[in-house]
Amino acid sequence: MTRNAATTTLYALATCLVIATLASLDVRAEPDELKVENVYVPEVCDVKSKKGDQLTMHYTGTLKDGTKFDSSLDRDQPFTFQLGVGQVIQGWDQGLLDMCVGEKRKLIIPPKLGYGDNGAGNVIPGGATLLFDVELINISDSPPTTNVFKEIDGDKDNQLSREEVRTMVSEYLRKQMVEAESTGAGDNEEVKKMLADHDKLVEEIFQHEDKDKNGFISYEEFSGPKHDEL
Ligand SMILES: [Ca+2]
Ligand SMILES: [Ca+2]
Repeated sequence: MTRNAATTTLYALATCLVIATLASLDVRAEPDELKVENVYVPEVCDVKSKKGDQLTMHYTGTLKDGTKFDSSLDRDQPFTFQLGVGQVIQGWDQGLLDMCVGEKRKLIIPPKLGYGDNGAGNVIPGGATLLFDVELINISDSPPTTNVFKEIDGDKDNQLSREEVRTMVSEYLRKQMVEAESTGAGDNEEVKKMLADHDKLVEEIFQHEDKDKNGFISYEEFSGPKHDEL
């Protein structure tokens, strides 16, 4: 983690916004069908994923020629998102329904349900068919908070005080520590240090966000995600 980890927290969900934007691109690719292949279905499969669920997945994405463009396995960190609300490409929103924990699928996603004619970044060319090997790790009811501003603004006065930001930073760091312990990642010394030092992080956030230096971060000043819907 860097010194700016707490500021980064504020932007953590910005990635979701970018993905949503990519997913909503106007696409005029050839019509084509989404293909879903069952690779593995556990014997016990009572709870199945549905729209609005928060899913935690491992995935590996490749192009038709076998080029791997992204994999959560390489990062050793599963990906969590809300299903069916446009946070991810349509191929995922459609192809990951009715799935149970432990189930593995292969998705073959046509460009119109992926990144369309424009592609994404310099890793996915325009008009690309995407292959995803996915494994569902967890289903949870609670959707991720998309309005970070509202979340931090405890007293709902539409501005963030130092106290409110400090609470957010502490909670986030504590969560990081619990997570590091539960995954046995071990290296939570840095997080502990940051927890002890979190006043400094709060100041860094205010330096960056409190543009008129009045001691509060207003809704307009706040640069993290603050939309109610994605
Ligand atoms: Ca407030
Ligand atoms: Ca301000």
